[in-house]
Amino acid sequence: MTTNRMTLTLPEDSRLRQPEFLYGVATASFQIEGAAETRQPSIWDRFCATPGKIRDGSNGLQACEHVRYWREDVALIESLGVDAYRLSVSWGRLLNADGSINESGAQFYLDLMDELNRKGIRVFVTLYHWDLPQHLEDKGGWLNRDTAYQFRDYADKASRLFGSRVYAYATLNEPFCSAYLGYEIGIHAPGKAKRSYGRQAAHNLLLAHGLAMSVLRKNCPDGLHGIVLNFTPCYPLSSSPADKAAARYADDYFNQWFIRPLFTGEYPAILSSLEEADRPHIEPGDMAIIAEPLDYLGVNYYTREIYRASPDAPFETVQLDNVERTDIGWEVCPEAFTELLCSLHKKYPLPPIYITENGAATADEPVGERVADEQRIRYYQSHLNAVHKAIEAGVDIRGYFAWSLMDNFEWAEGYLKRFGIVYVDYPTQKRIIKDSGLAYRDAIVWRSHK
Ligand code: IFM
Repeated sequence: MTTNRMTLTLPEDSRLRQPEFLYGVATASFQIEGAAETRQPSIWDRFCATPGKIRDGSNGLQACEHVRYWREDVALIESLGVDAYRLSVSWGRLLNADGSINESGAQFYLDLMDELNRKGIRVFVTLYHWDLPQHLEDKGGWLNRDTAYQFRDYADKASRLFGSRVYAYATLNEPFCSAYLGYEIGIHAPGKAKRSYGRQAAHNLLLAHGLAMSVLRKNCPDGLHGIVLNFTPCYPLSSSPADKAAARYADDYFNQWFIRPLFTGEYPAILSSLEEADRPHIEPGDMAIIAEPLDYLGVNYYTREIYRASPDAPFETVQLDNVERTDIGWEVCPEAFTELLCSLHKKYPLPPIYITENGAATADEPVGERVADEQRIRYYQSHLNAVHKAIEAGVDIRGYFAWSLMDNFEWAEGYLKRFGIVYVDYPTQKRIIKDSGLAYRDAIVWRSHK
């Protein structure tokens, strides 16, 4: 029996209904491209090849074979009626190990961008979505300050090559994940685990961002330039002062650590509570480079976390019972999204915001040609409403990107978790637009603006 398809409705009288508000879909190079043999190996290739690191033992060698099917994928993006596509460039596909341009990799991105532009789809490029070339990791990766300068040179070459094809650049995607997950607790590539590593990697990443910003501005004065940060708002388990202090500390450690330097040129005050050996090495002038003004801030939001005081640590995570969760175990909490946007707006002199990622993992199963992913549609509905509420409260939000265009390699979870609004059958590479993709399209296409 087929059930009626659930719909998505944009809030009445909202900026979300205006043609200027951009709707998009997002992906990242390692998660979709495949064709690993035509690029430099990255830290994720090495990590995937290390037994026990990826839940299903998979890798990104084929992924969604987007390098092969990119024309079909652009047609798919167009069919969703979106205004913009957020993609990331693989550093090791664009540049050879000696820093020269890899002609076939460059041509792939140029063709992709030209096709998107021809179809009137704006191109949002992220220069670094976690796939550091392994040859740079072999020299210390993000623990080596020189990687920040290598990144600046890569940003320089990329932005000269792409020119006006790109509407908006983001230097980094989610430096928290690269630094904390990759170098502090080691559950992401390159799998290093030491607090001092995490804090140093974070500093070098932010420095890389700041160095690249001035290069981007010089090479592409008409583009928008910014960074994408992820936020997992931290709530106290109770209203006790101890739990509140624990949540504040966690927030400083995980969230503010990455945004505060961008707008104030300083790390949160908890920096001084760290052992001296764990504090990052900061050179004179670094903080001013990091605080280079932004044209926009990309905000990624999925869920929140709950914290309580602990006798042995500054905070302890708590898992609530009886809350709705997605297939990856993350609590569904749209209220925290509104509160996050409003609190950032209150704390910092923000430039316009784009919601560069938001979405849900659900355990999708196609039935014939249909994927009825109702939980994802409800998730998008409640989170678009949350964005609307933040706009009503005065936050300047200019666009929203669904994560993700299609199911893809979900890092340490391999292919077990599906975030796409398009289903991917990996053995055949067949794509099926899920009900959420159709609902997203129907909600946004009536705005005639192209
Ligand atoms: O798939 C990731 C993406 O690469 C970065 N942000 C979170 C998504 C879901 O985990």
